[in-house]
Amino acid sequence: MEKWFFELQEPGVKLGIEYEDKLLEVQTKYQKLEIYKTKRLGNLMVLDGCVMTTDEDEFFYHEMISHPSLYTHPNPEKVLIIGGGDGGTLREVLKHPVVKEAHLCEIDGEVIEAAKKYFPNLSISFKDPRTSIFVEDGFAFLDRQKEYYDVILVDSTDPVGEAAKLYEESFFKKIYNSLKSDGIFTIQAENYFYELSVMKSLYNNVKSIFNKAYFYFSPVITYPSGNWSFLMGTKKYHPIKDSDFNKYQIKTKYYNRNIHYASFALPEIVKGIVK
Ligand code: SPD
Repeated sequence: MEKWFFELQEPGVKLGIEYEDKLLEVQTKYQKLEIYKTKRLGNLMVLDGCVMTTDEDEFFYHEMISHPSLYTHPNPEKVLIIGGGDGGTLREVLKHPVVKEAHLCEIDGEVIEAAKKYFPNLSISFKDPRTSIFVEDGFAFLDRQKEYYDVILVDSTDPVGEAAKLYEESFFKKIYNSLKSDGIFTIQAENYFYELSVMKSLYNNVKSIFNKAYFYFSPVITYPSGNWSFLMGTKKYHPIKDSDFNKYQIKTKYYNRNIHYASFALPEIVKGIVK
């Protein structure tokens, strides 16, 4: 008999993924965590009913949340990831030879443990000597790190429940204060097909703290609408004028110099929400 996982992505719209086995179902302190072995997409991680990642399409999201900031900053030695407990963003960050310290601050230690067991390809960098892992709330963590990081990446769940506070102005103020004077940050930013109003409010919140804010886009096959957005806030650098691809090359499946430039092109629908 066929077994299917369904995510209700929008009223009237579901994503279905056929699976062979449910490998884990647990209610952590923060969320319901499920892992499936799927027929086509490798292992699938679900938090509170929403697809977080699959073995097969994870590279789009993890490459694109990481590399645009790291190629825009001239020397990203110290990088913080808030969320990202599956390890995929950390793996991408550590492809950059200039990174000396990569800190991962994830509130839910059970996500980290599940990633170690069920997503070896994602969690491969937990053991890298440049990695430090902090299992705690990002808000409190940022309060202890003033002007320390070159790049901060916010790889969180959608802006509902516990994660909603990660999309508010007060959080971006903390991020700003934890970055050096030329720091860059990037946050996952939903999609413009179903969530334009969420993107607008996120943009306004970031723009009120950072001088400069830039949306960019990538396919993510299993996310609502299949087309995902990221928002980069910078104190100094411009993602097109200041990015430098001659400094070194890294191995990727999707991201490259031309994808970098193209990803910052704004669809007309998004132009309407940026200033
Ligand atoms: N709608 C899903 C949005 C999830 C964004 N974060 C995913 C975490 C993968 N590292």
